[in-house]
Amino acid sequence: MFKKKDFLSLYVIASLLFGLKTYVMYRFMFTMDIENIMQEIIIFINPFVMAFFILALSVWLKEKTQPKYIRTMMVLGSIILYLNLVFYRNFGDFLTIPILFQGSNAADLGSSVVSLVEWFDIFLFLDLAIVWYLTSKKRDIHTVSFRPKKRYLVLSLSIILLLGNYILAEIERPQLLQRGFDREYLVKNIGVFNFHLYDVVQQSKSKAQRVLADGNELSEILDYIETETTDHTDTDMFGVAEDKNVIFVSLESLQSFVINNTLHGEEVTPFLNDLIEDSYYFENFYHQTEQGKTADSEFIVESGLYSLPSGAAYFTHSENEYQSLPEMLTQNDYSTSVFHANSASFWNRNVMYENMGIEHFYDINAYHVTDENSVGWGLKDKDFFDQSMKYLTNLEEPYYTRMITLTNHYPFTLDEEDATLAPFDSNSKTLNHYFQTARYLDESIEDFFTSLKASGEYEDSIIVLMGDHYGISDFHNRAMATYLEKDEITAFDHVQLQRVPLYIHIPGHEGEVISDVAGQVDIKPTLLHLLGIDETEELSFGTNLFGTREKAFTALRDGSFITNDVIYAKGNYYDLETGEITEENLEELASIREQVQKELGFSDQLIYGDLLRFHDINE
Ligand code: GP9
Ligand code: MN
Repeated sequence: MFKKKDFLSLYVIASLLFGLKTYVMYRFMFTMDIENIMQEIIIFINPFVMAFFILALSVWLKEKTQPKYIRTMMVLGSIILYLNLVFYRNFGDFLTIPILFQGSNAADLGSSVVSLVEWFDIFLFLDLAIVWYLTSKKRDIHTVSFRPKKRYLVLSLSIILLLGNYILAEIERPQLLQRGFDREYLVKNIGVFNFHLYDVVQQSKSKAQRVLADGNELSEILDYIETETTDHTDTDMFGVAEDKNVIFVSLESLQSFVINNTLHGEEVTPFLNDLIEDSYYFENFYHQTEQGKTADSEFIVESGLYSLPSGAAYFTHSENEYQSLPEMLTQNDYSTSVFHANSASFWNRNVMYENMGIEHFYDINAYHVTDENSVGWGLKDKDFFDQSMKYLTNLEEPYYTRMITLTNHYPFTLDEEDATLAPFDSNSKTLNHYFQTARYLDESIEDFFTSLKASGEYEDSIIVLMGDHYGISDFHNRAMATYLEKDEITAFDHVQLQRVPLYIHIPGHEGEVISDVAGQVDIKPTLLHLLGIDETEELSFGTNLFGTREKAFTALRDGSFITNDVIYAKGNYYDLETGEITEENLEELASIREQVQKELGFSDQLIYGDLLRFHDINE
């Protein structure tokens, strides 16, 4: 019933071309881990199946409109793929609907985007050029006019292929769509386009959740918080920083692997290394951010809730009711502020800060920014701290303020005169330069401490330094393995690389290196405890870090978790000491894994349902 010429029809040729392009991108440009032959097969089939499904719909159209339809779909598809690729090169992650609606960020991303585009990307549009050529010269040869029966046959074929793809995916990853935690799994198994469809459905569901929530869900969650995450022990750290100012410094993209480490025989972060001596330093402290990056880290610290599995709560849930740290501090006579030399709307901060109880935001307009004193994303950190001092010394005391640094941000550019460390030498320009900007950040913190001491601000304050999230994504694993002198970066290493520094520096205190596992959710109760404000009243998934640390785990947003003995990642438990997969205590570990899922789920429920609006926070 099909003739030979049918197979040379435009929609078939276009499907093959677009499918091939997509496959090449999946396999060779997105650096997705292919773990087994089944994944290899799926990732090969999916691009063609998907292209055929969409483009074969053209047989239902008039011959004249077929080329138009096919070209339009191919252009749309190419744009979607390419945007994902550019995003992936930066974040090692795929786009989601909320991220796309963060339109205002796109403009600010400008300088980064240019460095994410490669000259050879032009070949990614070759399929379009060919189809354009075919449809311009030999239009009538390539379009088809099928009878209804044949059209149904083509449609059935494309649906069967698609179902086949889903079945293989389901065999490969049972419950893939229900779990959905890891975007890479989804893309590997169902492709970028189905992933976006999935994302749209998820997002609409979460919008519906707020409308449907009625507060009955709340009591179970509050009970959980009371029994599982609240530590009621009194410690002698309670109130040690009562009425002190809190200067919280967010260290852009700073990961723990550079702390106490060297490059070319030189310390990368000499000041921060020394600062460990007289600070409480948490060496197993993890960031828990997702797509919202800096904004997620702010969200976690302020709300004590987890970041969302996709999108940034700063955008998607900026109108919610939260029990925020700044608000609690305001009730205890603190003034609250943030210093950050970027436009106020970035990450929707201007909106969210107001909701979170930040009284003053010293944004880019508070700074004198010139070509000379800026690099990469904007004002250099040294100038940032320098210019901030005049405001800081005039804040109403006691104050809680957050200073957000910027220079150690992807793509880690630095003016030559600011580089005091030679770059690393590897196949990753990103990692090579990271050490230089990390060193610069270290120096800027040193200068800031000097200014704090000179101005007298130091004595009356506690200074908290925290890395906001990772700076080096998995995309640079090969170079990272070279630096760490490992054969490869395993799932175990990946989790360990999510450690970021946390310093709590209290003038007059000797401090201590604390090895217990901890995460960003723990900051809110911990700070309240130090300030002498009863943290057991606080509603969060974190626990006072100076308490008994009975809570068994720190959860990462993707469902991985770390205990004091094991790391759970990508379906395996790894012994923390050896890094080897372990089969011991599986039952106990499985119950922790369930608790992690439950806890993350509760946090999501609170946010999606805006459940705290049903709770009198001041009760
Ligand atoms: C932007 C700065 C960096 O204002 O905080 O944001 P990031 O890209 O790290 O989320
Ligand atoms: Mn950041």
